[in-house]
Amino acid sequence: MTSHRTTARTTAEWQAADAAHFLHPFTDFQGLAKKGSRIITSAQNIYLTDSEGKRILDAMSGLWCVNVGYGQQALIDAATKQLTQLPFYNAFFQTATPPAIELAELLAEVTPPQFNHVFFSGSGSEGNDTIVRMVRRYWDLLGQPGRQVIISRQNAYHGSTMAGASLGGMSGMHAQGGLPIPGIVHIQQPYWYALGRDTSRDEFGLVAARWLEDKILAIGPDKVGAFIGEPVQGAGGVIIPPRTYWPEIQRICDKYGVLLVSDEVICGFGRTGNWFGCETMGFRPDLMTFAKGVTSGYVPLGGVMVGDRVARVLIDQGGEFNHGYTYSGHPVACAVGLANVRLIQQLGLVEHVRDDVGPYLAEHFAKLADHPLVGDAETCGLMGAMVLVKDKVRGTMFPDALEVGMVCRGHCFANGLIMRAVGDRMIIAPPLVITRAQIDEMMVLIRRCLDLTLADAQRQGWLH
Ligand code: PXG
Repeated sequence: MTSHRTTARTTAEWQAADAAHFLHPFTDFQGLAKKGSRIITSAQNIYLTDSEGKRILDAMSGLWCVNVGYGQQALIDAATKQLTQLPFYNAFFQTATPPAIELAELLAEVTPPQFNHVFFSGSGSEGNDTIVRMVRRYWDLLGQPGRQVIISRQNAYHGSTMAGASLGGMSGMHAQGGLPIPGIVHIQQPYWYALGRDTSRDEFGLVAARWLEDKILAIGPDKVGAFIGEPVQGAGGVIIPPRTYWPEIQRICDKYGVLLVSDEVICGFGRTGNWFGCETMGFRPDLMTFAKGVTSGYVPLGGVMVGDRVARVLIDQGGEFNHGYTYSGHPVACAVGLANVRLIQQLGLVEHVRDDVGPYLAEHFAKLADHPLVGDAETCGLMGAMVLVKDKVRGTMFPDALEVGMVCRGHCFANGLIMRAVGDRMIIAPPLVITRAQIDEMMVLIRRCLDLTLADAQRQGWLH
């Protein structure tokens, strides 16, 4: 990259200092050091600006989190005011701060009716650590300490702490660090295109849900504490389950008394066209993890919504719960959360996704399936995914080694679009404030990048 001074240092200077000192998450350190990071210096609405002054349409909302878009003054003001008045106080020793109390109250209002209590954390990973502790504590208190096992799914993402990565079903993560921790097992994911194309989507949804019942019976229902899943798998590649899946999961959890946990870190706060993904998918969780969209990523905050079934036991029979984080209920994070949730309400963003831009994106995104490289393209609210295939008639995938998704992502990066690749699935999750005109602009960029990828594939002879 050429050096061009638009910030305090040149791009090359930033890249050199970055390579010398900053170990990035989920990154091949040496590979990145050779190539150099792209330095993002500012953002407004749905557009980022890099240190070369280039504008980029952020179709990933930062990292699935900037739901209200960049530059919202209400959030900036809330943080500034709270930093001035009380930047920190803890909630450990019989104390509380007004923003934490008010956000707890507001979350009880916008979440489904069974949720009236919240336990705050600093991130989604910590939220899922809390889930593991809480599920096991719940069953202990009920005199069933044998119910230790939590069932999750392959290719799920639940964070990167020891418990989060264990709950997740990413084999690459399990391979580093002796994971999963004991008592966490996985079933196959409800990925129709890869696993179920010989049946209808609806039939496959039931088949996939019954893998949970098989697993519960294999382990013994008296040993299973909970099932956890993302309503739509995000980091795993925006895997949208058939509509029959979650109601059947609910039936199975009810039948065996297993707690149902919805990880709403990505799906929460309007992403799927309802406040929470469980509402879109039609199930009633006992616990919900949240993070990201609660503050639109402006400051870190996460937590667990605790349904009445669990809360009553923890509160009425629990005594002290030996668990918590320094930043549980951080006043600045909660003040920003409060401003953010109120802004989502004031702007009507959930309805905007459900009734306007969600259906508009669905219509235009589905048309990508006409492209010679695209095997399947679908959306749920403002999450979308397409799969790049070698032969769309037979549905033949490219060999993994070609990394076609990364080739496409490279074109996006060079053409002013952030679209993520998960294997050969290209995924988007733009800010909820996106307009129809901006969706049109995004679709033009997506098509251009698909055409450039197709030209590469033809040139390299990958299609035959
Ligand atoms: N649950 C879900 C469903 C997530 O998507 C977490 C938990 C963990 O949250 P924290 O705040 O601890 O990161 C996440 C995070 C990706 C990507 O590559 C996705 C996430 C994080 C990093 C990368 O899509 N999701």
